[in-house]
Amino acid sequence: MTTFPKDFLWGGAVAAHQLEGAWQAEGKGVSLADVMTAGSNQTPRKITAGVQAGENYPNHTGIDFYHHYKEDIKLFAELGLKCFRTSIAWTRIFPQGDEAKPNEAGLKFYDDLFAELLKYDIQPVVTLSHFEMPYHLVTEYGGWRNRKLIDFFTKFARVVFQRYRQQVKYWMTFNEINNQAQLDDWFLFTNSGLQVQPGEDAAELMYQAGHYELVASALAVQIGHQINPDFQIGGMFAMGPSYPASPDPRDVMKAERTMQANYWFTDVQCKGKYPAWLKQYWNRQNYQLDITLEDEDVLKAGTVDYIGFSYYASHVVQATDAEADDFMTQASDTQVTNPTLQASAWGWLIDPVGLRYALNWFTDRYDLPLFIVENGLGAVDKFAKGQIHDPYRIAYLRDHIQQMALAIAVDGVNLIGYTPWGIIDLVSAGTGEMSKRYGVIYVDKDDQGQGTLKRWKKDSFTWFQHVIATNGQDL
Ligand code: P53
Repeated sequence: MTTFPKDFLWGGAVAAHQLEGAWQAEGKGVSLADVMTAGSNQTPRKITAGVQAGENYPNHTGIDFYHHYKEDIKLFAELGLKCFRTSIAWTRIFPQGDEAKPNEAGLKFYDDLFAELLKYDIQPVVTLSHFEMPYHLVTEYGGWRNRKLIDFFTKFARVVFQRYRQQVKYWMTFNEINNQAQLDDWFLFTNSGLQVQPGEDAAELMYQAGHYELVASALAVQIGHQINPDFQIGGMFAMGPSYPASPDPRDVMKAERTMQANYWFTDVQCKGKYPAWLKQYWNRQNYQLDITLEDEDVLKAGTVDYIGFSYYASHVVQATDAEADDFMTQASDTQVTNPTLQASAWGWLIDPVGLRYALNWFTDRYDLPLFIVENGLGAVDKFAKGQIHDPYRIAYLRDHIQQMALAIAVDGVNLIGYTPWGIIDLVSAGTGEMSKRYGVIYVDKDDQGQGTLKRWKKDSFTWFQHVIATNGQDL
């Protein structure tokens, strides 16, 4: 049975700030990620006011991919990758975000990086904004609460689209743009550079920032298509399906509303307009959002070419007794456990069938090509005598690829590629740890920043190499 299409994009995914390091090299400015300290599963990362002496900022050094990329790409080629998803660090191109002219040294770095990938026929897949906007845009403009950010972002997008128009075909605008719908301080900061001030309504702020980002994304889609009509420009969403806790119709309605409240970003990017329920909600809340008629035209004209999404885990929600007519109680407060699933060491529920569900859900709702641009298991690996045995990671990936195969062969979804997250070990976004590892390539560095940075192949490397070589037929 040939399930996966001949040109299926087997790959690996990373983000600039989590692996490049070299945080001040050749004119690079300070990004959001540069002011986030190391944390753990128990201790959240701190967001400091600028870079402070005596703190541990793991992204400053990452895995020093900036200086190791040739050696790493050689390993990717040996692995057989057809594509490599990374982001362009905005602060290498516009160090502060509001300069008139880009930083040539930063542009040159990505010239070289993409050339090195293409030398081995590995296609770069590029995210424009992956939790690493210029910190200056936070301190000076308040992040995405400010309409000016649309201009800064589209300028950045235009410069890199133009520069890499022949090297890069697949683009994504904002990484996991919908994370901020959860309204926690962390995602408001990483996604939008928002710091909620006393007296402010976090939700209203999020809707405003989200709107400016959606306008910026839609403009970028149009600019990109003008520069190269062959560009495929996608949205990027964190997909974690919410299941109802029971057959109680109130739980079903709660799950439905939770999905709507997470994926209205997807509605706008794919359908070009806001869903009716959300407009009603804004009216009831009396939000005074700056959304112009011109903006609405932009949204309509800048819909995405495909849906990129991450998938790690699913969730279960239960309606509370206090649920209002709109079922808008914050979903994180209504989550319950799922006794049918096992969790990772970091508490993420492992649910391969949920991936098939997600592929069907997206297809039914938007009927666009799908690209799984993140998936994987964060786990503690044991390094012994140059070997890393990681059967748990192989099992996780295999189970998810099996469900992808069913979604293609049985359900007929249009899936174009799969780039497991953190194909090479890197700094965790959520915790800042090195010890939460996703890679099929091990990097010798610990949570204190100590290590030789030497790279080693894990057992999963050989396994994934074979999966790619057989185009997913032999798992
Ligand atoms: P980590 C949760 C928390 C933080 C970032 O996450 C997340 C998620 C999942 O929705 O998003 C993505 O490193 C993100 C990556 C990140 C990856 O998930 O906390 O796009 O940057 O590394 C995994 O284990």
